[in-house]
Amino acid sequence: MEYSFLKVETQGAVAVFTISAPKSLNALNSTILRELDDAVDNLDDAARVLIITGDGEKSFVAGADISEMAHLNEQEGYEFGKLGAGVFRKIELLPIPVIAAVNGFALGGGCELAMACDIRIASDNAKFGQPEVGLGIIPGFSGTYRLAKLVGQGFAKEMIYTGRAIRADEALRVGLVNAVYAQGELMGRAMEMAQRIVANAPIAISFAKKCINESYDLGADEAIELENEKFGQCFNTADQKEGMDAFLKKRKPAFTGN
Ligand code: CO8
Repeated sequence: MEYSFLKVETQGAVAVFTISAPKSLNALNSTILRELDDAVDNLDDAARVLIITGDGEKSFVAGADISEMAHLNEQEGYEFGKLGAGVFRKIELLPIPVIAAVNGFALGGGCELAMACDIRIASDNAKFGQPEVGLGIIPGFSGTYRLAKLVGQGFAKEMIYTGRAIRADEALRVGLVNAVYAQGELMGRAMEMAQRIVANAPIAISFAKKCINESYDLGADEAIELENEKFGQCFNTADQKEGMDAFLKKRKPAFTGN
């Protein structure tokens, strides 16, 4: 599929998706959402980390496209919400880590896209917010679910009810992002983090991601049992043998993802 609004590049084992709709500050219309969906489905098998960012120095994603949403009826609104939520859930469930490199506005659907990623890092000019109630709608790409998970219900409710956007330093303070960098450094730092992940055992990382994701919605006993199961399964992998052999022989491991 040819993409009009999405650039897909692979640098070694790191795939980079750049959302590019400069006229609307990378707002998500249904074409972009379908392109993202297709790109996730067709992600290079060699990719061990995915970085998602926005084009330019002003905006990651300024929300869902308001001009497209303005005339939707109830059924169409439901379907548009479901389309975005479905793509974001696919991103969340990818077996590899996904880093959001938030290079500016992450509003509405932009904040929701960043929250579907495993890790968020931001440029110092980034702004996060859920301004939907000011447009007469609610966060519709799973923002009510994920924001409360990430920052707690109290702060999520304040952000969603007031629509107030927060700056990168406040996002850092409340745990919405892991780190803040100067704009010019952001992609380099994202790539550096990706390379550190790539150096580790891919199956172990995918198991850790599954345990962390699923344990949120499980009781303690089930979450601990899931971890026990995945921990045991690590011992079926060549990479566990390689990692421990390398440690014992004081050499660097060479993981193959097997
Ligand atoms: N949708 C469509 N166009 C947009 C959007 C958007 N979300 N954001 C910006 N644009 C367009 C502007 O209309 C403008 O176009 P034009 O040049 O043709 O007038 C262009 O981008 C540049 O924007 P501004 O001139 O406004 O730039 P500023 O630097 O002055 O302001 C802001 C930047 C603060 C980001 C401002 O553009 C803004 O407030 N944008 C809207 C932010 C917003 O409300 N986002 C949330 C949208 S709702 C949403 O995301 C819901 C998700 C769930 C959907 C569920 C569906 C059922």
